[in-house]
Amino acid sequence: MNFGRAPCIISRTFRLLGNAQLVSGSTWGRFPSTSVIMARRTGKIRGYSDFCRERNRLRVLLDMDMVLADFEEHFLTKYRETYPDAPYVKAEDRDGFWLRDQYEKISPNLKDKVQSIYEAEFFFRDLPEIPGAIEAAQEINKMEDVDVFICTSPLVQYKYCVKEKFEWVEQHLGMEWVEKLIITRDKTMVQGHVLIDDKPKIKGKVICCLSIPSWKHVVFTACHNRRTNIHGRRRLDNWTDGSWRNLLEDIRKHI
Ligand code: T3P
Ligand code: MG
Repeated sequence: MNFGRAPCIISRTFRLLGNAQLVSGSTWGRFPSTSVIMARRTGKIRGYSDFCRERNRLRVLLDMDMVLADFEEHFLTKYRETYPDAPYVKAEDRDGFWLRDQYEKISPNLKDKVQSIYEAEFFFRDLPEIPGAIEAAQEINKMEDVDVFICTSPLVQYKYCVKEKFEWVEQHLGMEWVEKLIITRDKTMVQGHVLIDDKPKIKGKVICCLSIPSWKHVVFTACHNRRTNIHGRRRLDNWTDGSWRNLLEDIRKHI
């Protein structure tokens, strides 16, 4: 017996059980979930072919900061305006996800300055768009058999951030997208086939507990992760060269 495969088999089993038991709204378990059974009763899903089509829908989760909204560029602009005499890190020298960690290495007293920028009112509301992101998101939303959601984490200092994330989405994508906004500190709990996110390591309860998240993580390239080892995961470098279309079609083949 090949015991080397055991952890993989165990985690797949947990994943399937998780789909079937926990996510009653999902239609991609190994057997119809409660919502599918209810939909059949109410006539929303009529037969086996409708059920199969529902199961083959691709669910795309888009991270917000550094995938749709340019957190880093806005941070640097505001930081340099507010603290013109303080040292700063150019985009090409950024390394590592957390801004405050890199600034703290330059001087411990920069940490508070850094936090004061993104914790300020209107910081999240005024983020510029990542080039091509809004157009791509709208196109994904119109694709056949695709559901798209925005999956973003709030700052622990959530006072302005949460409200302003809603405002940003309404302003840049429209009211319809406010319904698609999932704000959570733990993205591993969210169901999807793919999560496009710039954070190289996404941690959460599901990854810790002998299980794996439902989604594949595609790392969106940002200034802070260009040099980061992403351990064989796929990257998406931008929204402008159209390569995201092939990426999604590829992922669809494996659902
Ligand atoms: P998102 O999950 O949309 O990428 O931490 C809260 C949000 O702010 C989260 O948004 C990530 C983003 N963020 C950075 O990108 N870099 C940082 O240094 C900090 C503090 C937050
Ligand atoms: Mg992000």
